[in-house]
Amino acid sequence: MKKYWQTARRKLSFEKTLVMAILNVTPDSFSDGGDFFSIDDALRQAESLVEAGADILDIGGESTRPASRRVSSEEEIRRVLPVVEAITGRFYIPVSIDTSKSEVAAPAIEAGAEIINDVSGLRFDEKIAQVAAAENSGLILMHLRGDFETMHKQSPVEDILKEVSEAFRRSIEKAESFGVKPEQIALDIGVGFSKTFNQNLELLAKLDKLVAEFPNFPMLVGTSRKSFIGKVLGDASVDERLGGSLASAVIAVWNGANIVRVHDVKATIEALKVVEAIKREL
Ligand code: 7PJ
Repeated sequence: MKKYWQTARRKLSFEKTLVMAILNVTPDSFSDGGDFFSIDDALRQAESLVEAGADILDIGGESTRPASRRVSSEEEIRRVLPVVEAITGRFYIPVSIDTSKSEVAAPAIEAGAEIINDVSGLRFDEKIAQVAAAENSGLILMHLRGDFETMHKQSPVEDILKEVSEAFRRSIEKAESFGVKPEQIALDIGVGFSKTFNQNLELLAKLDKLVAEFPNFPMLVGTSRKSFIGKVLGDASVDERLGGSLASAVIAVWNGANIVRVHDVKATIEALKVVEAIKREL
């Protein structure tokens, strides 16, 4: 069976890996520190990501980095809605809304977003599934443990592959119980969320096993500039992580990822073109 991904506005196919570009509208996001807070800045950033070849823009109004503060739904809506409206009005690129709150997801889809990126896999607010079902939007179900405050302080589980696999099954079941169709769902291992350093590496090394277990769902992986890369490189700062980010995206795609979530679109696309050229000879 050929995979495709249903969003609120179209069907996306996976002849090639899709590159989801990160566009943050949080003043405290760790790697682009509030640079893209105004509408003009967001539009400029969107334009350069589109020109670089992004397939999807992921817009988030709440940082999930360790020690970041929660923002209210009202604040998240205030940050994100005008940006979603402006970008979907100007560009035809699919936009995903990075939120775990149904009160944010619903107006964002109304404003033109077509995918909900729920880092909690429906654990923080299951009404996200109602919105996805009603709007026929894409729905990313990411794995994490704990809640917003505790997700970066979870005591490690023994078998991370088993944990992620079981959590995927629970999230998929919950989504489908609200009427979300399988073709709307994408899965995400949640690199950097409630995993040990070694478990982040292990999940990437063995991603092919999870891909084989869930053959009908596109697999998304986001490693871009994350701290496990900094650690491998001997405490490299966020802007010294491009080579490491590319290496991890290459491994993810080699092991079956269909979508990568990245900051550095042009470099990622170049790396993945080479990966795909090699992969075709398998
Ligand atoms: C992810 C995300 C990820 C998905 C963040 C960061 C932290 N959404 N949102 N997957 N990470 N689906 O970008 O470093 O890995 S926020």
